[in-house]
Formats: sequence, structure tokens, C-alpha cells
Amino acid sequence: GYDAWLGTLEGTGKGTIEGAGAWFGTVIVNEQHEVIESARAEWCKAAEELYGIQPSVSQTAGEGASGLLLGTFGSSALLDEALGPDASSAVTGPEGFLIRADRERRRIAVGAKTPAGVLYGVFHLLRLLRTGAVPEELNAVENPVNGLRMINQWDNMDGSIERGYAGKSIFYENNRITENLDRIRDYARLLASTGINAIAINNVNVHRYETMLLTKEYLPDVAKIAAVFRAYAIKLFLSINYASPLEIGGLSTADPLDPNVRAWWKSTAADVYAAIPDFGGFLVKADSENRPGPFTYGRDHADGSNMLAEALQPYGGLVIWRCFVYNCKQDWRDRQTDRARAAYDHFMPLDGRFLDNVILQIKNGPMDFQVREPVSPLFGGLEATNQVIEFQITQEYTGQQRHLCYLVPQWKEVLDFDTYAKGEGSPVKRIVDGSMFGSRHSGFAAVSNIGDDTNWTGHLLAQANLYGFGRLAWNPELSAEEISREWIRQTFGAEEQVVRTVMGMLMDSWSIYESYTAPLGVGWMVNPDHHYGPNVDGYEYSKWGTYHFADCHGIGVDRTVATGTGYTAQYKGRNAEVYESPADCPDELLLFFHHVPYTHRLHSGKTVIQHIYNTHFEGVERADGLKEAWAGLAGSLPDELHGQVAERLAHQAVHAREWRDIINTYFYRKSGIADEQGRTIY
Ligand code: BDP
Repeated sequence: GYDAWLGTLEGTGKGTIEGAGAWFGTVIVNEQHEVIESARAEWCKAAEELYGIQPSVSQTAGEGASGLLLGTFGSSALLDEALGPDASSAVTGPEGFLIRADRERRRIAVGAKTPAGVLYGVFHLLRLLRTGAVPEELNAVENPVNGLRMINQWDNMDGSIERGYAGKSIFYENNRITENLDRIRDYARLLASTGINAIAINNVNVHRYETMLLTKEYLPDVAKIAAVFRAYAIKLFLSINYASPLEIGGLSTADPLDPNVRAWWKSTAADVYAAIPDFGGFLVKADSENRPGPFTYGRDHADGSNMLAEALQPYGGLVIWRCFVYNCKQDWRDRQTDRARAAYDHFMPLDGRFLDNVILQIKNGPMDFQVREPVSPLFGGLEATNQVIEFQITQEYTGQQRHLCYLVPQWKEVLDFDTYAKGEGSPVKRIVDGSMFGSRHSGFAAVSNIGDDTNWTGHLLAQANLYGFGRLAWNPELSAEEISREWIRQTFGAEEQVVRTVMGMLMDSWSIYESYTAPLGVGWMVNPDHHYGPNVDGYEYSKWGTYHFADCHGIGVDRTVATGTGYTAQYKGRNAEVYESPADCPDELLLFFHHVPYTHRLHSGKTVIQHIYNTHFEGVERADGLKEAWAGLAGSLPDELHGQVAERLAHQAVHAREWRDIINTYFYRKSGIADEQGRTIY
């Protein structure tokens, strides 16, 4: 699993392509640029691995030459001629590319406006070849839909990873930056191959050592990592501690309006850019879950972020400011403290007050990466503020990479959700790609799921989530099926039974996980702190604002305007009405928005209690089904890879039973209502 989707095609051996020697035997490239050099190296490595060809590299070639031509537009007459006259108009964005094949000459040309575009073009070419394209049919134009396509590492310098489920950090050990850059380089390759162009390399919870990454002691090592990513056209960002002026600056305040604080950040920015001239900027978690922020000084988040933005502005740097801001020490006495309301309540009044190089990073839902949540109403609410959407690839609440949960279908639902921001037809994807409100900066960010496990993601099939995130950030119109098919074919080869089976497993997995965990959008019900495994009341009587309110009469959170927290009013148009009404609210979100009796009848025709029983019994059967489907692939995949996944699926099946039994028993005891089908509930 180490090579992930960039390896040889498992089980299928070297590919054969008619005339491969002519098509792939030469690379013609005449530019000196490290990103183009990466593109060339990727091509040569893959040609060797896939076809057993070691291409020769040349700078020039005669008109009739065959082979692969690489470069930016205008870099050679031969390339321009091979790409055709419409090339530069077809490639609209700086990172787009064009691929053109010439059957007669046995020549493929990859051209772009920038070296980054050339690299993406080569990776796309390899993707096409790995998924069965024949050279003569290669013709493609691609332009990424989203500008920022970013990964967030939640890595700590002691080597641990917050919410990491695949081993230790590949970036840090013993509070130092690792000296082993090879693994980081391989990670950069994987990310760039999916189109990722930015990375924040430390946890958003920035503690003592991570705070020091901004100091002259650590910056030279940070610069080494930046150099690795630079060769793959990925910009490096750091998460910063808002209290840095106090903790490492020797000041007595971090007040964003204090002149000394402002001067300190300016000189710190100068140090950072002296070490890393193309540094991306800062990612900031402030006033959230006990992290410091401008609230301490009676300032708001526009004051707080704009101050940093001014410091970075001379260098073109960005401030990515997270909206995951809520009171984590609350009780429910005051309806207004509904945690779901918090981000909107904090940030809506600030819309339009942020500088141009500030971007708000908004989690997909209002709570926290649950298996099911509505879409954050900030999407469609904010109109005059740069925004990126934040997804969680690491499976904190979706099985922690021990359970299978392919998240692309969930992300697709979020992206396709109609916000009604400008009336019908205002989906989230048009807001986060910047087109709806003409935002200067916009895009996707997500929390990574990798660690130093050999296969990167612990669960081999969880690689599909990392791959899928990058692909979706590049083009949110790709379907979850298409993305899974691409990933499977590049990872496991083309055998039809393998492709069909794995795709079926991936596509069902989110719904399976949802079916045996917290029901109908209510969320949580996990063990506190580590968040793995069932615990219905684990968060029920704590301060985190994460409740289900189950008693002997009913369950769910009343978030209506009429009788509840008023959260539904944060939505626009039809959404506000649909969510306000228990009769209209979609089943899968009913308990997120309403407190209902167990006998409440869903649109499905089932009562809430019967739905809980049914889905939990079926969920276990479906988890067993995953295990069996995979067992059927023994012999069609390398034993080692097959074994890894089989082991996880066996655990999942057992653990799904634990979920079923705890949830069903709890609700049977609370409600006193028996299962219609008389199944045993312990
Ligand atoms: C929650 C995690 C916590 C993170 C936080 C965040 O439990 O570890 O620090 O999100 O996004 O999901 O900042």
C-alpha cells in the first residue's frame, strides 16, 4: 500500500501498449524549473514501472519526433505546434493543462501556462493511462474549479497526531522536524497527483513547540519542508498560536490592536518570508476549545485576523481563519447557546469586515464532522467574505479508519446542497469555488488522514478518501462513483470483479456506518475524548453542547424558531421552512432539528423507535456483507493487501454489534417499546 495510487497496477504486472517504445521512449523538455523536473521525473518513474521503459530525456527534437513533449506554452515551437492553436485559450486558469496525442507521430504533448499546470498534466496523463486509456485517444483539457486545494495536518511536534489513526507523524519526532524528508517527498507526490496545492503542516491546536516553528531556531527546518513541497507546486502554511507575542515574543499582551503586537507580527512575518519566500500564510484556530484569541482583549475576529493579514500582505500571504468557534463550557439554560448556532452567530455580523487576504475556513456542518449533519448555514449566509470549506478526511467520528467509510458521497451531498443564497440554484460548491459572490480567494481544505503507517492511512481503503478529496477539490462535478473507480483501478488494477466489488463496498460504506451509529442526524453518542465506540450518554451531561435529550418520551434537539433554539432561522429560503417543520424535515436530519416522541412516524413510514431498531439490526448485517464481499476477492489481490483490509473488516463487524446492542438496548429501556419484529434486544 505504500505506493498507493501511484504504484504499479497490483496483480496485473507490466502493461502492454502497442508501440509503447515509440510513445514513451523519449521525453522532450527544454525548461529548467524544479516543478517541471518533478513532472519529468514522475513520468520516467511511471514509464519504467508501468511499461518497463526507461525514457531518454532530450531538450530538442526534430519535427517528426515521437515521445512525450512537456512544457509551458511558448517554451518550444515544437510543443506549441503539437498542442495546436487553441491551446492557450482552452487553458483558462494558471493551473490548468492540455494533453494532445498525435497518432501518426506517436507523440503526446502536455502543455500549460505554468510549471504547476505541467505537473498536473503529467499526473493526469498517468491517471488516464493507469485507468486504461490508450495513447492515441489522449485528449484532455482540465482547469481546476477551486483555487485553494489545501490539506491540514493535525500533527504535533512530539510526533503524535491529533485525531490521527494511521501511526505517528511523518513530519516530527521528539519535538524536532524530522530529518527524513523522503517520506514527506512521497507524500507531496501523492497530494500533487490529486491536485492539492497547499498544506498546513502543524496542528491547529498550537502548543509550546509548535509555537516555536515561527522562530529563527526552527525556521531553517521548516524551510527544508517547504522546499520539498515546492518541487510539487504545494505551498506551505503554518498554524499559529494567537498568543505567540506573549509566548515567544516577550510581550505582555497579544491584543491585536496593540502597536507592539502589530509590530511583532510584522517582524515575524519578515523572518518567515526571509526563510521561505513563497510561504503560503497562517492557519488560525482562535477563541476555540481553550485556544487563545482576540476575545481575551475584547476584540472580535475581524480585528484579530486583519491584524495578521496586514503583516502578511506585503508578501502576498493569506490568513486562513477557522470558524469553529463556540462556547465549550456551556449548559443548556440559555437557548441561545445552542452550539449549532455558534459559528453563524459569531461570524455573520462580521461579513464584509475582513481584509482581502483573509479567508474564513468553515467546517461542512455546524457541529463537528458527524456522520450526518446539515450544512453550515454560513454557506449562503456570508456574501462579502472569502471562504473555504473544511472537510475531515481523518475519520474521527466515522470509524477512525478501523471501519470503512468512504466519505466522498457525504462531501458531494454537502457541495450540492442548495443554500438559496441567490434563490434556487445556489449550491455550496458555487460559493466555495468563489463564483457566486466573486470572492478573491476560495476553495477546499481538509484534515488529513495519514500517518507513518506503511500504507499511509491505516485502513488501506481509507486511501480512497485522501485521493477523493483532492479530486473533488479539483473538480466537484466528478461523481463519487467515478472517483472510486479511478482510485480502485489505479490501486488494484482493472479486473472487473475487483473493481465492481470494491466500488460497491465503498459506495455503501457511509450509509452502513450511519445505520448502526447515532440515528437520524442526532450525532455524538460516542465515548468522550477519543470518540471511538458507542456511549449514548457519553456527552449528554457534559459541557460541550452536544446533546440528544433522550428521555422516556422522546429524543432529539428542538432547534426550531417556534419552540426551540431558533437555529433553523439561520437558513435561507425553503431550507428554513423545511427544517422548521417536523412534517417536512428530511428523515435523516429529523433529530438534529426536532424533539419528537419515539412513536413519531417518519416519511419512510416507520416510527422513530422502529427505525432505530431496524437500521441497527440491518447495519450489522451490512457490515457482515462488507466482510464477505471482500473475502470473495481473496486470490484476486496480493495476499498482503487483502489481509490488511480483511482484518479491519472483521473488527468492524464485531464492533458494529457493540453499537447495535448498546443503542438498541438503551432505546428499548428508555421507551419501553418492543421491536415489531421481535428480535432480541439485550
Ligand atoms: C474536533 C476535534 C478536536 C479538534 C477540533 C478542531 O475533536 O481534536 O481540535 O475538532 O477542529 O473535531 O479544531
